[in-house]
Amino acid sequence: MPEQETIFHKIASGDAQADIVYQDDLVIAFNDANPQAPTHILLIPRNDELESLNDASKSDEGILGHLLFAAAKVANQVGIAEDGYRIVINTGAAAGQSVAYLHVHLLGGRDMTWPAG
Ligand code: DGP
Repeated sequence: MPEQETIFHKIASGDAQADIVYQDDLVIAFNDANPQAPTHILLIPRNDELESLNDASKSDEGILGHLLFAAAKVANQVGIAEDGYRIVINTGAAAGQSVAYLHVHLLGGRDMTWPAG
């Protein structure tokens, strides 16, 4: 049992519903319930061991790389790759991480401003 079971643990295990747009043997991608852009997709590892990027070790390089690879694949699949998109990994309270389960935000479909808020 994880220290704190989140909604993403339940989505990963199939115990909670999500609007899944892509999945493979390592990751699941689904629409964010509170979208901040016309396209806002979250990618999570199926393996629920990482609460955030802070927990990652050398042995997690594979899944971290795969999350980004899958995000680019999904961006292409949903038609935002050509115009451009943003990848965000909120890590910790100061960055606004609200769900203690490593996740990648894929945002697109509008012009983005910089610096991020
Ligand atoms: P963060 O603030 O980086 O931890 O992002 C968490 C995101 O998760 C936030 O954009 C809203 C989204 N979210 C929270 N609960 C649910 C849910 O039950 N389903 C879906 N699809 N997204 C959720």
